Amino acid sequence: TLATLSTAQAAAEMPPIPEVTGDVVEGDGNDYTIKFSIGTTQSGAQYRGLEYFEDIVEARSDGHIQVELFHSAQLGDDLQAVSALQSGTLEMTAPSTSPLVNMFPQFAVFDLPFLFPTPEVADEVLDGEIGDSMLGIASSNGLVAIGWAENGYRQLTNSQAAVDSPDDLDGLKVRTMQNPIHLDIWRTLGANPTPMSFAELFTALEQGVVDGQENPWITIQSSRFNEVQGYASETNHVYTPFITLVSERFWNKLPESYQQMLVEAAQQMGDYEREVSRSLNDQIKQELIDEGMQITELTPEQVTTFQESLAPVYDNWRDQVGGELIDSIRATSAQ
Ligand code: TK8
Repeated sequence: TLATLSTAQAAAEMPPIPEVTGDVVEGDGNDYTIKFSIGTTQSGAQYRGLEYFEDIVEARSDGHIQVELFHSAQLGDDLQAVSALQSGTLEMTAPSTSPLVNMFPQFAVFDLPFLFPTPEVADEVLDGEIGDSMLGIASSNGLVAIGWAENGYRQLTNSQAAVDSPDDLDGLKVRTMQNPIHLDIWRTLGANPTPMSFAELFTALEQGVVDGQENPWITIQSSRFNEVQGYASETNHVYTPFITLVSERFWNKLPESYQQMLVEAAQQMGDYEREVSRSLNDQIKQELIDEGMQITELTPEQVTTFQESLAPVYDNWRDQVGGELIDSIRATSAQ
C-alpha cells in the first residue's frame, strides 16, 4: 500500500545507525534483560533511536544485557508504561514529558506555547543545566531519568477544513495529551479540547470522536493519521521532548559500571534520535503533501496572531512553571 511504501522510503533515507563506540564494560557476572517500550510506531525516529540503544548496550555489556524493543504502546501508553516502571514490571520507556506533568509540575515548561523557537535552543536547554536539573527531579517516584530525545515540534491536523487562524478553530474537537496546559492552550484558542491517551487516538480520529489532534510530522505520518485527517497546519506551537526513564527497582540491581554505561548509551541515543527526527521533518512533511494531505503553512503574521492569542496561557502558568525559568529560556533564545 501507499502508506507502507512511503514509510519504507522514509526509512531508507534515515541517517544510518552509527557504529558502537566505547569499550566493553565489566559487569557483575549476572545477565539482565531490558524491556524498552515506547508509544510511537516502528517507522518513527524514536524506534530508530532505540535500535541504536540496543546495539550499544548489548555490545558494551558483551551480551550480558539483552534489550527487547516494544513499539506502538504494545506494553501500554506513556502513563501506563511509566507506572509499569514504578512497579518493576517494565525496565525502560521514553514518554513525552507532557503526560507526566501531574507527577513533575516543573515539566510544564515544555508545554508552554512557542517557548522554544529553534531546535538549537531546545538542545541548549535539554543538554544544559536546566535539562540536568529536570532529570534530577524526574529521578524519584520509582524512576531514574537518564537522558533526552525529542518528539519534536507539534503541528495541528484535522478532518474538517484548513486552519490558518484561531478563528478557524471555533468549536473544533481537538484531542490533546493528558496535560492541563495543553487543554488551556486549545480552550484559549476557541477549540473544544479532549484529553486522551495516544494509544486511543487513531480510532478516535477515524470514528470522528474528535476532529483533530496535534503531533510532529514524523509522528503524524508514522501513525498514519493522514489517512483520517485531510488538513494540517504548520503551527510549531509546542516543542515536546522525550525523556528516557529506567525503573528504579531494576536500576538498583545493576552494578555501577552498567548504570554508567546506560547513561552514556541514553545520551548517544538521544543525540542520534534528534538527528534522525530533524533530518526527516521536512522530508516527511513533503511526503504527507504527496499523499494528499492539504498542509497550510502560516505566514509570520499568522504565527504572531496565534502567539498573541495565547498570552493568557503564560499568565495562567507562569507561577507553576517559575518566571525565572521562563526568562532564562527566553535569554537562551535571544543569544
Ligand atoms: C507517544 C506519545 C505521543 C505524544 C502524544 O507515546 O501523546 O500525542 O506526542 O507521541 O508520547
